[in-house]
Amino acid sequence: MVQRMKVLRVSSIYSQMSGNDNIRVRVFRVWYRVVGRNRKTVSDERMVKFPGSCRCSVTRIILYLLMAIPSSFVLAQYHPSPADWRDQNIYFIFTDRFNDGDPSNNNANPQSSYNGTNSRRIHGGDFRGIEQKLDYIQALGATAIWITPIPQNVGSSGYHGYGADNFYQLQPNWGSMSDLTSMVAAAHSRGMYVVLDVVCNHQGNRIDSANSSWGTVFNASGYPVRWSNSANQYPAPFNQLTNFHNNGAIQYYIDPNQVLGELSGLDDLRTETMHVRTNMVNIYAYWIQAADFDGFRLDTAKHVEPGFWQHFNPAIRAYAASLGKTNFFQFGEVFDGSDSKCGFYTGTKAGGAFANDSVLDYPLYYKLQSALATASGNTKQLEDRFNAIAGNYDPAAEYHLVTFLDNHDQPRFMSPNWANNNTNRLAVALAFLYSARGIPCLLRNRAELQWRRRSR
Ligand SMILES: [Ca+2]
Ligand SMILES: [Ca+2]
Ligand SMILES: [Ca+2]
Repeated sequence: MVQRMKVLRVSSIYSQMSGNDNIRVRVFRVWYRVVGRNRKTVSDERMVKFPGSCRCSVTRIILYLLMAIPSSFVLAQYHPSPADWRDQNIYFIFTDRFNDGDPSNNNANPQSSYNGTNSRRIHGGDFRGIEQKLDYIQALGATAIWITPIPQNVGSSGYHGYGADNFYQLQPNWGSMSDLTSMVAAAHSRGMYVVLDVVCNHQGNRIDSANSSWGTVFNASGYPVRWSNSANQYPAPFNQLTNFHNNGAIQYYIDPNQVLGELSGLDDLRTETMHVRTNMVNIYAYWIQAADFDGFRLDTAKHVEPGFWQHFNPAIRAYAASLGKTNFFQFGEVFDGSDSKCGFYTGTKAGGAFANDSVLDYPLYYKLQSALATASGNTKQLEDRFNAIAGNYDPAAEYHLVTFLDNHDQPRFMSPNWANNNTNRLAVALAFLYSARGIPCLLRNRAELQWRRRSR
């Protein structure tokens, strides 16, 4: 059994002058002890006499106190959040397809194998590969990276990461935990931030029904469901069939179909239950503390009911703040061109607690395709669209929408049906992306991922 200790914070510091010019400081320390997956928070309070003069800065006092912490503690200072995410410029990395920094892990996934010529198999990209390219990424002007999901996936979905098997286990073809924490720390040392892509809507595909309509027809009353292979079931915490919806496939991309149905066969979690909600917070809090992430990109947000986000987002925000990350950024993927639909998932627009800080700017994406990629529509629609932001989004999100020209779910900007390698159009589009309102996000992996999860 492994026990680890990390100091979470040193706070409530104040000083007082004593008669001989020494400074006395009261320090309140909070840390946690990890035994397996169980974490226990421990704290103490002590008065420390600092042997300096009143001219010593508070910073020097804090450094002294941190140095004085007993060696039995593994010191972990979490990286603080940026003051304002509008200052950030995100570079999106599809980890498997970015850079192979360690060929020795290419066949380390127990459920999927390396095949560099098959677009739906592992191609070898990993955390070391990202770390090796941080100088390059930073030289492009990026100040943050967003990486695809990291848990162990089911079978061949292991190259993209969006079909988890074990949410608590790192998939080994992307590297070890030390590779991950080294990469994140290296980004932080450059003043860059790391956003993790997380999935709350579904796991992989281990569940189906004997009913032949299961894969095509949405059934509000539900089907009898089963493990596709009784020998391959999910580990805890979602190891029961009752943890998943049993309504069959998404037949129409409207509620409740798209909330309760399976997306491309992916097993749809009962996100309305407290069991799923509580465990999702625990899972992703675990990854924040384990790897020091600075924000989340939340996959398939519209396939989860708003009440889930009103639970999850504030809980994650509060946990991150307890580590000193007081501006942990969470932006959702709402794959829809409607501002009212996308805006519904921001802030308090759906009612209740403050949910997502932002969303991917899909409405702008569609206008950019028309005006700049195919050049088939006029630019007035861009002006009209910006005028449509106010009122549709939570005011706190209006200037934090994450803008993009393409992504891993879309054809590349330069592909034949879009800009068709017209570099003049790309130049205009990039100039727009980096000068328009919003937080720009660029995908610059290999030319075409040849992977789409969705039918629309
Ligand atoms: Ca590799
Ligand atoms: Ca769902
Ligand atoms: Ca399924």
